[in-house]
Amino acid sequence: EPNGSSVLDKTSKVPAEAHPLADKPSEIASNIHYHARFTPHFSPFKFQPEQAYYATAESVRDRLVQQWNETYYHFHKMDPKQTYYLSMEYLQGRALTNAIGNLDIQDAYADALNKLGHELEDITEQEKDAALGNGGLGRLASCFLDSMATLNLPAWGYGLRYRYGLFKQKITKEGQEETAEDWLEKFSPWEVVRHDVIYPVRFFGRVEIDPTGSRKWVEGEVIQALAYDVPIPGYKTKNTISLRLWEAKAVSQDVNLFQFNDGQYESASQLHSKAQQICAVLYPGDATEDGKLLRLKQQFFLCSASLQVIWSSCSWQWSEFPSKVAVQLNDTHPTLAIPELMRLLMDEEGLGWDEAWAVTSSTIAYTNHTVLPEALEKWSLAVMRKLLPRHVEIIEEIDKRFMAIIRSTRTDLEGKLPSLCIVDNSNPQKSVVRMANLCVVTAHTVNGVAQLHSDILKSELFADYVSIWPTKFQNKTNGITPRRWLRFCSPELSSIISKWLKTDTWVSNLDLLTELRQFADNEDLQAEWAAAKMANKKRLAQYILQETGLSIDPNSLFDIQVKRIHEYKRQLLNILGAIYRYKKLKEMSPDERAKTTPRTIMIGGKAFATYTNAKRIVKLVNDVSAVVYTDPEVNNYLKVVFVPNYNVSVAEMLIPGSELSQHISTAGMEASGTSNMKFALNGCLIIGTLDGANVEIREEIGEENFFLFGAEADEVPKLRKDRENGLFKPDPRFEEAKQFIRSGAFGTYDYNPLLDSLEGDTGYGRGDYFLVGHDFPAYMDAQAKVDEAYKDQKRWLKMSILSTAGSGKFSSDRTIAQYAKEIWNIEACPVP
Ligand code: T68
Repeated sequence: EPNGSSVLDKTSKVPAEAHPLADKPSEIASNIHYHARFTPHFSPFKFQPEQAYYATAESVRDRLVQQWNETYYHFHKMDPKQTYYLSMEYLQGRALTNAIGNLDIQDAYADALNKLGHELEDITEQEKDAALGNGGLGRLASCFLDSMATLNLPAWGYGLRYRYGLFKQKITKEGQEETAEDWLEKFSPWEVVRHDVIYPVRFFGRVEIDPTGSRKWVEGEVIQALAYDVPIPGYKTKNTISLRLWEAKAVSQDVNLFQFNDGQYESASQLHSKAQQICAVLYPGDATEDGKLLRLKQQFFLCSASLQVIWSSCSWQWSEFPSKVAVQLNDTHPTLAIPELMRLLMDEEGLGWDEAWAVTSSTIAYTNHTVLPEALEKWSLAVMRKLLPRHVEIIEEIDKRFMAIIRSTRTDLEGKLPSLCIVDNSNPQKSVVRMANLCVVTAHTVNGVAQLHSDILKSELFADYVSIWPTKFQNKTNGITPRRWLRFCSPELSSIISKWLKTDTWVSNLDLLTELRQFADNEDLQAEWAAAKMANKKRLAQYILQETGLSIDPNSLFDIQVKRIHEYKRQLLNILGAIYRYKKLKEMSPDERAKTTPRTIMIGGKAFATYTNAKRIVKLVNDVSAVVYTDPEVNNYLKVVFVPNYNVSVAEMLIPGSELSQHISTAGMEASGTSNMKFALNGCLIIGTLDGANVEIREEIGEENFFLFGAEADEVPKLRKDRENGLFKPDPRFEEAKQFIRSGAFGTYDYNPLLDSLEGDTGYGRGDYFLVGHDFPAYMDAQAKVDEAYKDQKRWLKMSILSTAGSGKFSSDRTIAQYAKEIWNIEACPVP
């Protein structure tokens, strides 16, 4: 058969060389074949890419399990302090390429698969992305796990095993359409169910007070949390840590069989369906109001199950707990870990308040990822009291005690109490718990995710707390794993780097990339660099053709903006710029046109299903794409492509083929951004605002290698005021671009609401809250500089090399080493 052979036509005995940890390609091939036959998931007559993928994954998993067991054993023996990273989201992407790469066995597996009639690349593409996250926050958690394992840190990721992760995006005539992404449709070879790791999680019920005055949470409904563990291999180390994902299950003895016999099917299966709901879907991030109670249940489910494991593994004195355990909250989503730990310590262990508080507050640390007011979590006190009556008592007590301390020690802050308190009672009918405040009051450390963001936290969002706890606040600039985001996604560029640095140790010591600076002008390096970029661009063009039917020219400048669609990220600024460019190209003579720099603008990203303006932006990009593509006057000089269903795997294709990328959020609004780091690492130049990590990227790679434009964060409030007071004078180019859309140039869809958001009331106060109009002229000027720079390929290549050379700081290894030292106080524990 062209695509591999039947499993049955090989010898029917287990081949002796099918040893799970074999190194020779022939032995690996036997092992893969062994899995196809003896861990069968399909009928044995086929060994097509899909079957080969599962068998290969299982063969690789054998190795991971071996290392994993050794790691568990070693941690058990050494008993180091361990970190538990709690996150509602992980955007893992594909695991096979990553595992083979981190185990450093790609060549042997490629050869083995060849022997079985397959190409490794075709096999890895069979894998569905595990997309248990919405965007940057989830992907950051996954990069962190890779670094924790690589740095041999005793650490765990804890999350939820959503049945359906982030939706699949389809583009139709109407715009974006969402369909369920069934990542577990067949099964995932990367997870191992731990039938012995199962904990009860209670909801609802009431607080019982016994005669001694101690309190206990009783009754309500109890759902079981069952652990599924995913191995996380470090790069070139034996250490393999775990991502533990909780699945909700009804307890079997609670499902009353007699009720089934009585025909009471409904009530007996009720608990089953309640359990199923908990992990059914990933909740969309910042933009929706739906399903509040279920999301709160999910959050508590994660926190309670995770803390029970930590608690039950504790063999030390309680006072020692913080020297054995660090808990990191990835944003406020797992805040309920705070009252849950307090409850376990007081109600189950019998500690007093002060002791429990000391343990809790010196164990827990909190990372903030946003200053957008609508993304700061607030939960209705009434809803929370119903679901978690004991936890609300604890939260109210924390608040009461905190207020009392401030009143007695900080009279100067009296007026600030309403904003400092945890429970906001300003509207007694609608009291809410401010989760960020609970985190700040409790956690021993609070960190932002880029220097500018951390500064804004200290000077604005949490300013009053800073005066109470001046040393609680830190910065931990985000990072990305150089394994997935350079070594594996761009093997061509990686080999060139290793060749010029005469080592491949940069993969786990990214600062070494600075050594490339000395060769930035070298013609040989530039030629190799250009060839690798071109190969990646061709691969990307092929992908675009296959996914969209659009043919793009690899000789044009590849300009990419991919991220979630959000007004503050300003995809609208990008597409308005493209529209203006199109209009000018149309007005030019053929000779003039021929002098321009041909561009392919690619935009991709998912809009939340209920975020109407974001969906309108998706529709507009697609409409502009169609018009420009079919315009024979212009389409040699400009193409606009909407890249559908942006996810981790698509990013791995796009980023290596990019030359310019756009990170153009309104200054002060993007906490960090992490794709900016991925693009820069891959030698892609950035056009961007002084926002999030852009600021530090520009510092590292040199301001002459960064296309900067736009208002700065501290100017934004005044500019918004000016707009409100009618002091804003729009640039004629901005008006022209908007007018062009209004004229119907891109079809009959009603874009007025979108255009009005740039002028009228958007719900954020008076229009154009995101200052698209203000920044438009500066953006167009910066784009003109890009066009000029691209004409000089020598200069461009030098800038590209310098981008990569300056990206060392943005390794998540650096970020995680800082968390380990400055927040968690944990040390490496390498398996010998
Ligand atoms: C992102 N946040 C930041 N949030 O926007 C980005 N929100 O600047 C930063 O680089 C990244 O975090 C990592 O620090 C998010 O991605 C969410 O996805 C989210 C999810 C649920 C609720 C709120």
